[in-house]
Amino acid sequence: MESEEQREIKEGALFVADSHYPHHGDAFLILLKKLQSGEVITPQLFLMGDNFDLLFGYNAYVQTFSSEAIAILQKLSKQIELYYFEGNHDFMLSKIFPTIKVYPRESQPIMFNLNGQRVGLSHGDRYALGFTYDLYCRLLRNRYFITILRPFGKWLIDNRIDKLKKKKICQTMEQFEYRAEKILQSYHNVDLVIEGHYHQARVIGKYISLPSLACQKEAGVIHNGKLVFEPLLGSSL
Ligand SMILES: [Mn+2]
Repeated sequence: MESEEQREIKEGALFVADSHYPHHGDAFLILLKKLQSGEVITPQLFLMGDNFDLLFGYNAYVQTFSSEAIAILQKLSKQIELYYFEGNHDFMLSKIFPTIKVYPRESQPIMFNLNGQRVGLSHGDRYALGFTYDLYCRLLRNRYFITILRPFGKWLIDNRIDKLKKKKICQTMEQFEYRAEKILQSYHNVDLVIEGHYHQARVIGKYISLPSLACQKEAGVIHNGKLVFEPLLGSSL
């Protein structure tokens, strides 16, 4: 088993969250292509969840919408260190990405080191959200439940995609400081927390809410041992 000491965030590591591909722009696919061509270089790629707007294992149909991005990720994972923190839109991914280190929702947060600092990483939908949401998530990630739904699969997925396309995902949350404070209470003994999910692109004390690649068109990059937000795609968008 990998130990925490071995899990080190490296200089130049990239943190990409909430691209919501393909329904909210192509930024994720463009970035993956730049990583593949070497135009963007990183020793370590942290995919922090919801980079796919809808993707899960044990269903071939849902994968047809993102097949190009899936294929590039499968190749990239053999060249660079790649971690996938499952989100609420993309889960049961280890079947699709056998060579990526996938962290499902129930095993998050995962602790990493960054220059001696203890950093808690998670997609961010686990805390401060309530019991019904939790139950819904667990049901949706149950292999048998997905199998039972299979005869209705295409209809359900098309229906869900119609709704997801119309969803407004880029909003500034009022009083986000309070939520950040509440989330931090769920983490113990950490120097820093890095999460996606809320699309806020803010640093509040120990709490970092990553930018959404779909909204701010930015990602987190480790520069001189610190996480900064950076646009990676230049004028290509
Ligand atoms: Mn999310």
